[in-house]
Amino acid sequence: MREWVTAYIGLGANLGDARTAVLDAMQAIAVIDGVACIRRSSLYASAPVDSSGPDYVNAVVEVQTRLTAPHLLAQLQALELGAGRLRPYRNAPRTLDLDVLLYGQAVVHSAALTVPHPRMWERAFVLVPLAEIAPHTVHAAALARVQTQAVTVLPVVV
Ligand code: PH2
Ligand code: MG
Ligand code: MG
Repeated sequence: MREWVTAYIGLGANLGDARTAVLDAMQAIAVIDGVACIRRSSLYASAPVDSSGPDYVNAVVEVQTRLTAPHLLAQLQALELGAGRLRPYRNAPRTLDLDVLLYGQAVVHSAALTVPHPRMWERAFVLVPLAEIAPHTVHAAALARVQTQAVTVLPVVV
């Protein structure tokens, strides 16, 4: 059997009920065969970065998985489709975006997938939730570089 790998997945949405889409996606990720959800960040609101439309809801989850990185991506893309994701143009507003940020120590450069995520180090909406659940993965200097980008923790609604 394949070994279990620690991976981090970025979640984002800014169309429709974005908060519900992100929360539902967290639950859906946790029940993918071969994926166990270990930690979830808070939900964060942030203005679109190189994108448009309403504010985004963003979060990061830590998983253990025995899926390969391409298989994990395929499962995440199926969830995006199920949430009504369209891709009319690059960085279009979206009902759900699920990105493989980190997959163990792997460095992947394929047509379908680049890991670590190529723009994660420029984005507070990724680094802040990632640092919340996995501070060892984000240097203070990286957080400092994105500190002008406002991200706000959303209150938990029970
Ligand atoms: N995702 C993008 C582009 N811009 N901006 C915010 N605030 N949050 C996102 O998730 C996001 C974005 C491309 O995936
Ligand atoms: Mg993305
Ligand atoms: Mg994406």
